[in-house]
This record gives sequence, C-alpha cells and structure tokens, in this order.
Amino acid sequence: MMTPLQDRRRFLARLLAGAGALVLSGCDKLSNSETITKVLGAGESLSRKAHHLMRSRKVMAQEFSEADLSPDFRSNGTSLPNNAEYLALSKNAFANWELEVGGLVEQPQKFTLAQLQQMPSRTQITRHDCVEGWSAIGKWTGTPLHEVLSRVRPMPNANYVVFHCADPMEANGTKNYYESIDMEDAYHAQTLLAYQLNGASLPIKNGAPLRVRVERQLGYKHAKYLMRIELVENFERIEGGNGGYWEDQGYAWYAGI
Ligand SMILES: Nc1nc2c(c(=O)[nH]1)N[C@H]1C(S)=C(S)[C@@H](COP(=O)(O)O)O[C@H]1N2
Ligand SMILES: [Mo]
Repeated sequence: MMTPLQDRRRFLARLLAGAGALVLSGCDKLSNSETITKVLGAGESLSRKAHHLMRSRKVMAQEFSEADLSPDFRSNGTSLPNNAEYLALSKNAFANWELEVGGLVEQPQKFTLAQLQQMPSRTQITRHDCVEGWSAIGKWTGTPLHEVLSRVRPMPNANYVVFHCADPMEANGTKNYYESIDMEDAYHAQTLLAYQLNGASLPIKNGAPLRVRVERQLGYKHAKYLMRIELVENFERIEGGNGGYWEDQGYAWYAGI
C-alpha cells in the first residue's frame, strides 16, 4: 500500500508530467522559448491547485540530520554580485549592510545584521532542489521571516513579500535578481532569512549576508544577497510583473516541491 506521501507524489507526477519534465531542463536554457513559457503558464494554476488539494501548505518540509549534510553546498546562479555597493559592504564583513523592509507595512524599518542575529533564530537541515536537477542538504540558521513581519506590521492589503537582491543579472549592471512569496509561505515556520550555512557565516557564493530559505519550493525561490524586502498587493509595478526574475522569463511563480 502506498503511504499518503507516495500517493500524493504519484498523483502530482501524473498531473505535472508535461510541465514538470520541461522544468527539469535548466534555469539558463529555458528562458527564450515561447512554447515553454506557455506550458509553464498553463501548468501553474494546476500545480497550485494540486498542492492545495493534496495537503495544507502549513505542513513542514522534511528535515534531516547532521549525518545527511552534503560535503559541499555548491553555488548556483550568481556567486559574486557584480555590484560596487555590494562589494564595498562585503569588504567590511557587512557591518554597514542594512536590510530595508517597506512597502505595505505600518512600520517601515531597517535591520542591521547584528539586529537580525539578536532576534529569535531557527536552525534547520533541509534539502535544496534546483530546477536544473541537482540537490544538496545544508544546515541553515536564520531569523524566521515572521519575526521581521511582526515588527513591521503588514497592512491588510499586503498579499506578497518581494525580495530585492544585490546581483544584477545583465552584464550592463541592470535587472537585479528578485523573488516573491505569498503570506502563507511568509509566515511558515521554516521560512527563514538565513545568515549561517553549516554553522558558519553564510559564504558569499551562497548569498551573504542574508538569503531566503523557503523550503517547500524549488531553488530559484530562495533569493540570495538580500538588500530590501517590499510588501505589495500585486506584482503590477515590480520589474516584469510576474513576481520574480526567472518568472519574468516564463518560470512558474509557485514552485512547490
Ligand atoms: N540573488 C540571487 N538569488 C538566487 C540565484 C541568483 O542567481 N541570484 N539563483 C537561484 C537558484 S536557481 C538556486 S538553485 C539557488 C542556489 O543557491 P546556492 O548558490 O546557495 O546553491 O539560489 C537561488 N537564488
Ligand atoms: Mo536553481
């Protein structure tokens, strides 16, 4: 007999066979295909509905033990932001870096790394799954996003949390990486603003000084090199309007695992 998880996986596998197979072919290669953009778009509502149908999104992602840790947590996408302001901040161990939190909040605030580290923290060992087909298990320590949200107090019309990053995705220094999640994921216990990987300060290659962990979604949702968090009602006025750098190239916004 199948366990409910196996059953759910099989159901999802069948449901997503078309779009899912395409998703696995790589972050960098997909972006220009119109067909794939359409397929991912069509798969999107199906995938979100399927997730809601099969289990509540309050369920925790699987956690692992120290013995399961990958020897090296590889870097993917940007490994060093091509941004003078970021590089200057990194020279000083990010002592002058601040996370700006604003948009639809009652109390916009800036947080230094030290302030975030003084807030309640959570450590979790989880598996990161990249759309390109690799996985790695790492131990993350960070400030739960809900701790920050309770301090800035989102307004009732804040539906999404947008993460603005330091790394430009174009050679001419424009189009910084960005991502977004909804309030359900934002308040989830395992959604962290992580400043440590495997018990040490987050390396630059993995997103120093602060990166998102949103464990029930694929790798591209886990924004690195955070500079600013913005709460919004919708994505209309944010970059390409689809809620993320890769989403603007046709990737699904909800990337549930
Ligand atoms: N700012 C930023 N965040 C990012 C990316 C990026 O290029 N820039 N790449 C994403 C992708 S596709 C993956 S798989 C993970 C990789 O995280 P890692 O470098 O710690 O392995 O970061 C995600 N977050
Ligand atoms: Mo990825």
